[in-house]
Amino acid sequence: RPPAYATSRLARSHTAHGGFARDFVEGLAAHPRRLAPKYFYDTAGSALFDHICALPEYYPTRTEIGILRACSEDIAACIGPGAQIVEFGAGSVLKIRLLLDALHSPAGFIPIDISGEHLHAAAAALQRDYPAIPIEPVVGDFTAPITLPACPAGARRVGFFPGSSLGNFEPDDAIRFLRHAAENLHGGGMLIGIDLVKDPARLHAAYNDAAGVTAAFNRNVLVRAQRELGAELAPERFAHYAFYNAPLRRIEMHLVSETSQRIVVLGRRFDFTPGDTLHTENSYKYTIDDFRELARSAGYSPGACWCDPDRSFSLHWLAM
Ligand code: AVJ
Repeated sequence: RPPAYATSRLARSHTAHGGFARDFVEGLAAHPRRLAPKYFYDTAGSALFDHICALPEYYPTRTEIGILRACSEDIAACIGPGAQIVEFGAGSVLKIRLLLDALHSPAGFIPIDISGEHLHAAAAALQRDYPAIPIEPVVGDFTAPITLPACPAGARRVGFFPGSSLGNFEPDDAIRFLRHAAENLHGGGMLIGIDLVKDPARLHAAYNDAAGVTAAFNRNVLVRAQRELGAELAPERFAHYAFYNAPLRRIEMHLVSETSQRIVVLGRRFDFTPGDTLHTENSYKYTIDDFRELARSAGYSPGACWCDPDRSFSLHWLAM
């Protein structure tokens, strides 16, 4: 390939991929090395995440779906009639179906996701099944300021943030995100799913599945860097390493170099010795009381909270 191709590929990745090139290089230059978890979600990564959600060890998805099913009437009563729902990180847009079935005359649905191809396919399938509800997908990064389609006159805008994705934020950033979301929602309220502190063995298993899907999901960010940035690296020489950091109440995911090796990307070189890490994700767990306190400090009034019988996972109604 002529060099011009490499240049245009880089230019494209700066714009269309939310600064992956810049953040990948900056993250490798940092101490300790790190990368934001939003970069997991290219088309392959979104498919791997869907696979994770179906794993026997990964309890959050099926537990949250169980709560949504069991409590849909109570939840719909909190949201109220005629609401426009905005979902942050909508992925395959499956959980919203349970809500849409229970809501009274929803005014519209705006799924936001960073994984454009995946989002458009999922939103089109949803629109076929719910022809009467206006569905307006927005491809974008919800951790940055984002412009949303208008809210129909007289409709209340309500946020939906399932899956405990808030856990990817540092607690201070979680408060900042919730404050910004409140501005976009103009007082409508938020339904949010939060994974709870529990037996570390159960947490550990959920992020170290026997089939190795979480490992492939973690390494996929390196495969993506090869493809999109032309990075020279060997994904298979990095081990998936996930553990529960009990004092900080978070799962940490890392990629650990198994050999002495070098990543060459965009004219920069990064040397790894065996055991050197790249920190790819934090997934904070909360107690119900601590989460309600965090929501209060972001300016919300926590209302009802719904849990499964084992108290593995929680759904919270946050009024404003
Ligand atoms: C989508 C951020 C909620 O933290 O459990 C799953 C992502 N990472 N397995 C989580 C994830 C590894 C997931 N969230």
